[in-house]
Amino acid sequence: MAAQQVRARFTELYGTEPGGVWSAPGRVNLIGEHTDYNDGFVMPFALPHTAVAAVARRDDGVLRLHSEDVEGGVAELVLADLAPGTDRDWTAYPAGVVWALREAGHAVTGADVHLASTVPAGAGLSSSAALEVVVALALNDLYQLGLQRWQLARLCQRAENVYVGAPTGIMDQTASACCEEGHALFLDTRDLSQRQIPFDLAAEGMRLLVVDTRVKHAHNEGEYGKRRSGCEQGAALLGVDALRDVPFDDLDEALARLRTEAGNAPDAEEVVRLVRHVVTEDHRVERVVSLLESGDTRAIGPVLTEGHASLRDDFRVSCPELDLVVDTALAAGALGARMTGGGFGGSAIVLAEASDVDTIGKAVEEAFAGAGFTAPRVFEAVPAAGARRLA
Ligand code: GAF
Repeated sequence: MAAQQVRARFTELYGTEPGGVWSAPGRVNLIGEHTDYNDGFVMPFALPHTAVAAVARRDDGVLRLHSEDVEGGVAELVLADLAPGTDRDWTAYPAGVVWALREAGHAVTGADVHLASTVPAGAGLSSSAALEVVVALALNDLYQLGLQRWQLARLCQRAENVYVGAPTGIMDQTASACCEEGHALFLDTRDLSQRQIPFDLAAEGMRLLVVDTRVKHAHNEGEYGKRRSGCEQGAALLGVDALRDVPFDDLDEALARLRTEAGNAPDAEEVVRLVRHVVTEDHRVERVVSLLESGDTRAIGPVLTEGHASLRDDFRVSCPELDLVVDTALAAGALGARMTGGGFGGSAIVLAEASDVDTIGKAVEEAFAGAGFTAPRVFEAVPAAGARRLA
């Protein structure tokens, strides 16, 4: 939504001018799934879909929130009452950011916020991270907090983990805060060091499709947390800080050791599968980075597809709709395809020759109709800008 419209709506709602208008994007992840809470590597890029916020300071300890996308009026919260677990609707994301900033010692004394987002909700495209980051960036500017992008991402992750109660990693908030137009972000989630990798598929005659299966996912519903604690169990059994520390070249030996350490525990094989996914996935990110940097872009296709098989068979976070997208796209000539984001629904990405995308899109739509699934939403994604001030 245009900055001008969001600003005008703010004035209509609150009767004053906002201090500015900011935007933060959703993301797709090219490769590196469920590695971020294992201190590993990820490679997201920003979507053109954004959350836009018009925001003004207040100095009376009140936070007023309004969203164009949700029924209902202005929510009014008292800063002193903000506490983890108390807000159960969309307001938990912006309120959580204010809570995290204050808890970290930043003197935020209130705000009026009006939000409008084009990031599809529940589609695995980081609509909640976009909401968090846009509010964090606005408050950073309005209160002149001087925080860097990675620090804002960390605070937003804290809002999501503690205030909202979803045990997610750092990828989505960093992607929204730090991505650059025309690039994918190669991020080391251990120290948040980053490299912007040029990713211009159109120049090479390719396209990337996003297929939103319309199967809604939610991270605080248990399965995500179970995978996370399974990974932590694996790291503890192997005596490392995080699975990132298991070298790919030693994987077979590590898995053998894990089987011995885990002994007859009923979930021993489950932990072995989780560890295998994370270690091979980190390696896939490094392979994709080196292929892109050496100009061999088409060769990343099979690596993406390998990643999907690993998420489906080892990590077990796919679902029939995501598998159908991948199988159909590959059968219709895609170079590679995989689920993206946390899984259990959400979206898949498809890498294809430009001349094949229409055929592939139609094939996926027909396959969904044939299987009796809700029609998917298919769109092309080009790496867009990260969070910024619009006005
Ligand atoms: C979700 C989480 F929010 C991320 O932190 C990440 O773990 C992802 O799932 C899986 O790679 O988007």
